[in-house]
Amino acid sequence: DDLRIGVIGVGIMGADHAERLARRTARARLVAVADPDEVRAKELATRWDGVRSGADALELIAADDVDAVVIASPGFVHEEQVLACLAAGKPVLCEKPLTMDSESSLRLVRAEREVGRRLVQVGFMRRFDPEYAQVRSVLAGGSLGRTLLLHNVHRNASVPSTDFRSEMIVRDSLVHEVDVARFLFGEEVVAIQVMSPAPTSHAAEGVVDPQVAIFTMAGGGLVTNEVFVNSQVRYEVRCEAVAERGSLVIGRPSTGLYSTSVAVGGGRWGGSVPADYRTRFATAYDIEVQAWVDSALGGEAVGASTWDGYAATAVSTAGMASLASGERVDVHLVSPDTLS
Ligand code: ISE
Repeated sequence: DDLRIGVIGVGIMGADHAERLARRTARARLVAVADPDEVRAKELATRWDGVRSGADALELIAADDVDAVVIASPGFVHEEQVLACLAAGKPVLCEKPLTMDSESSLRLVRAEREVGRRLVQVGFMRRFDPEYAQVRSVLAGGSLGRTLLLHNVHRNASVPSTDFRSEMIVRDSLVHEVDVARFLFGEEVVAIQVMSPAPTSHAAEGVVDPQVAIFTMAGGGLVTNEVFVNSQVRYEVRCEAVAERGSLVIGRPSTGLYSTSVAVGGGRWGGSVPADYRTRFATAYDIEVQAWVDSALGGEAVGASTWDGYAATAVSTAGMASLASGERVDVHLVSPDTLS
């Protein structure tokens, strides 16, 4: 039987996931959407037959005809909603960030351990992006030797509202680079320093944008990051990995056919720059959500775990302190053996 799914949150990502589940994901059936903005929830639900809407997330989680849940609400309500899914024994795909601070993320790690099996996948979709997955497999394969450095660029054209403050740039945007660094190095981030260059005139009053952050990895490797959310360009996410015997670059616009003839392809080389993350990572989201549905039907969760979500949140928590002080701040993680 198909997996009957409820989606919580009908903002940009909730609506995108709902569409994906309703039309493009095998063995998935979207049955309900919930959002405190009932009008918007209803509007979304009417796009498909047999999908109901409501205002109450906890009611959706408890419903008998909901087998599994996608959480695409804002981060500050994730803890309560993930805990409700764990209590109900329902698989959940929770968008990043897992929660707002490391203590609350750790509570979720512990709550899931008590259930005794993985029920949570955190929505770090870049792990499912074919380019990032390829870099990971090359680096892990060892042919380039030890990984030394990563250089990341993450630019959004603009942000949805002036409520998108400096802290959100760390917690909601830079957090993707945190997960990428952990994923590609296969190590924890042990320290972070966030620097505040002169802001663009397109940033809201008082918002530090762009930001430059440096991560120190457990093995001593370094990661440089530019995050720039009001860049006025289209969507640019690039990553260069530098290893002992070579470097790898991903995130160039797709090159398509390289033609030197004006008659074929206009003698140009290049592709178009995506407008936002929904286009750039469309394939990653499709693969991520399909993997989640398959794992929910067949066994334990895959992809980023509650531990990965916790480790990323712990880096954001330290990043927030560094944003305020400009100093390098150590990241504190509990030892994994204190968990069981
Ligand atoms: C947003 O929440 C995302 O997750 C996007 O991937 C990121 O590019 C954007 O900066 C965030 O606001």
